Amino acid sequence: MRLPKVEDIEARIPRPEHFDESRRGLPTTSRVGRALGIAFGICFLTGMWSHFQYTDPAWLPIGPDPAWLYRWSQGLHIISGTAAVPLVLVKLWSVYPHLFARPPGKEDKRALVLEALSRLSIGVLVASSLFMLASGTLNISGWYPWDFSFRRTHEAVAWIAIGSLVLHIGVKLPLIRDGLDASIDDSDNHNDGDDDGDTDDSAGHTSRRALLAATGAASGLAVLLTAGQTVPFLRQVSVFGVRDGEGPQDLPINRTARGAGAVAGATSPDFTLTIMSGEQSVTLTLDDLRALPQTTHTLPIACVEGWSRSAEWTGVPVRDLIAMVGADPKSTVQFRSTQTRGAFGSSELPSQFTEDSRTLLALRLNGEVLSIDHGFPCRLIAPNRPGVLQTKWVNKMEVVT
Ligand SMILES: Nc1nc2c(c(=O)[nH]1)N[C@H]1C(S)=C(S)[C@@H](COP(=O)(O)O)O[C@H]1N2
Ligand SMILES: [Mo]
Repeated sequence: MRLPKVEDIEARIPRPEHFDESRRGLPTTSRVGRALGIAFGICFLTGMWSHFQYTDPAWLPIGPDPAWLYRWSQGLHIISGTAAVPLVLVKLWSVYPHLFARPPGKEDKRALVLEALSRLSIGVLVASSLFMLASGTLNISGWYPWDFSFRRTHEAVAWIAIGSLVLHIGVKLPLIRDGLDASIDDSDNHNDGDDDGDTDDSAGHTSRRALLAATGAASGLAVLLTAGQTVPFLRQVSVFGVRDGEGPQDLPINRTARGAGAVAGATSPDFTLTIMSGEQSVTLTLDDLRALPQTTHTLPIACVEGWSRSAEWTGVPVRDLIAMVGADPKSTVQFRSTQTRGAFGSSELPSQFTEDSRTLLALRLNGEVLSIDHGFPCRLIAPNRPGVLQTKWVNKMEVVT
């Protein structure tokens, strides 16, 4: 048996010019790339914004106004990320023949090194982009099949993705310009040599137009199927919006009381709410809470996973409650819950939210007593906060500063 020689194997590996370029080519790649760049840009900025809203950095005091801000920024984040999925797939398809380009000859060391660096950077860009879209999509669907912290990893890899994207755009700028300047009707391909002129020209531009239209449609459809979890009139069509299902009281449920191990504590006849500030503390029963002056506000719940919904909340302003232990309205307050399992059982409310009279310890939702899954007997609701910090089943409030 004769072993195949290196040259035989090499001869069997396709070359870029062996691929049909009638729908690919620079005009396609640059146009899809531009759309993808815009989607990634929006996704990155809104993602960082979400991160800041969550971590509340001292240098960027984010306040309760406008109440709908997080709802919009996070809605945009999920929408731009979803739109990017078909765009990434088409972009990769349009350039993958370049994978088969042969490296420059060994003699030219400089060219070899440059080629290696360029491939490495594109590898990092592709890997990090796919990681962002895949982890984000799994997160929206409420599935966390990993051990690492989603938020920290999604943020760290976002920096890698955006960094390598900026580098990529910088390196390719002349090509991108050419591609965008070139008419979509141009059949100017890398493999002009083996095309036979005119007939391919027309085939080239019709199929490129069709490809771009299909890509746009796929992206639009993906958005439509997801956006309904935030945009009410799209709710009917949003089959991807897993959390758009009607929860009790016309509001989706993120985690049920049973899932959080909060049922026993929340439904106990001995339930009390303890409010503490330094040495001072008061303990209120549910009847005590109900007897306090109540106010009603319409505020959205906006989950980081993309759904949001406006609702009417009735309860006691948090600032009134901490006044009972002599605390200033401008205080940071720690909320704890009867939850016994899993994350997000507590949260810290920065002072600018505490002092806002719309920030409530809510007892009622859309005119009814809170259902157990929405946080009975009482939950935190504040304007312009990520949903994950709107703690349910609250039984302790502690003024920390
Ligand atoms: N104690 C507790 N509160 C919680 C959670 C939780 O897991 N435990 N989930 C949060 C998340 S992620 C969201 S989006 C909102 C959703 O509120 P809802 O389930 O009443 O719609 O509750 C928040 N409050
Ligand atoms: Mo959430």
